Amino acid sequence: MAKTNHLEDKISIIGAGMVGSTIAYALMISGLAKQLVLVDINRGKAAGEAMDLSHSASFVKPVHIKAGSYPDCAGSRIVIITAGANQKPGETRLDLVEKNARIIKNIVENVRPHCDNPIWLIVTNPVDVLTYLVLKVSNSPPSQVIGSGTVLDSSRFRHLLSQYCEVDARNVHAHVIGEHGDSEVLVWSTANIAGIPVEKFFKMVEIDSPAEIKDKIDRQVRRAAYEIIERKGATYYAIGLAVRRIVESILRDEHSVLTVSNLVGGIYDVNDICLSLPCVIGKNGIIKTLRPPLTEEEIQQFRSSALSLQKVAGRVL
Ligand code: 6V0
Repeated sequence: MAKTNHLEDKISIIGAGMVGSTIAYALMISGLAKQLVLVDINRGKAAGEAMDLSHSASFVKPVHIKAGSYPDCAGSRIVIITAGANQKPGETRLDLVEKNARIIKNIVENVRPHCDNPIWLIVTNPVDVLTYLVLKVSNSPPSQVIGSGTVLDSSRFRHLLSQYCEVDARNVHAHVIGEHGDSEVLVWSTANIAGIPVEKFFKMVEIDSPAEIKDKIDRQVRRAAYEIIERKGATYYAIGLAVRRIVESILRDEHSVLTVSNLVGGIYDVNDICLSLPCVIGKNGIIKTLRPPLTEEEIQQFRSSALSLQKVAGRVL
């Protein structure tokens, strides 16, 4: 198959573990990328994944997939970072910070000489702190340093609401903001189904204990990763599609609103830390960060989420 020179469609994925290879799989099926480069410290693993993915050639749109090293990232529009340790049962995302900060810093230093002005898309946990770290060490503008943030958590929130309300998740509009982790904030005050506020919708479908359902959903969203990791060791399918969705909005300049992690400056008095808010995403990365109308309680939760991230960021910067 002929290689393409369309560098706009070239994506490098650093870290070809469960998450990195699942993202590659999702991108391959989507037909969004024309070139995918997989880089991993375990070169054999990256090579094996690239071979396995490439053998889909007769079932997908043409895409050149290779395992490589840092010089092979040259010309990438997007560099996705998934390398590093994942949570073991009982571990929080923030527990990973020291070891993954070292790895991520080293990766950015290795990619930079070969890759001119890419959009960085960070997935490795703790994703908010590491997004902030990449911002500091890459010298890239904040609009081009994006963490997958709570895109996954918002999808979990929408899925659970769709189950309780028996409505297609695509008609549920609900956001999780703040940390991708224990202090995240489910924004109930603006959650709606087809424009109908969720509380009203609960009444319409005769849910008689809304407070109990809200508590249950909150717990299930917040605990989702722990529950999955306890059962199967890692989470990768939904994050694979969450990242594909972010990439889609970039490559197609869709201006989609997604709750990615990005540098926040002055929203609800939160400054100089990366965390998630609804953002408009296009071909150059973040176009605009939206300030959702939050209740006083949600504002306090958002601020305390930012504070806990700032404390952890201070340990690695
Ligand atoms: P994994 O399957 O262990 O893969 C990690 C890969 O990174 C391995 O193949 C390693 O060889 C590789 N690696 C380690 N160090 C380096 C290095 N210096 N350079 C290049 N490659 C290296 O882990 P998995 O894929 O399950 O998870 C990866 C990361 O994603 C973890 O930090 C998870 O916590 C995180 N996740 C983030 C999510 C999110 O929503 N942001 C969701 C799920 C997982």
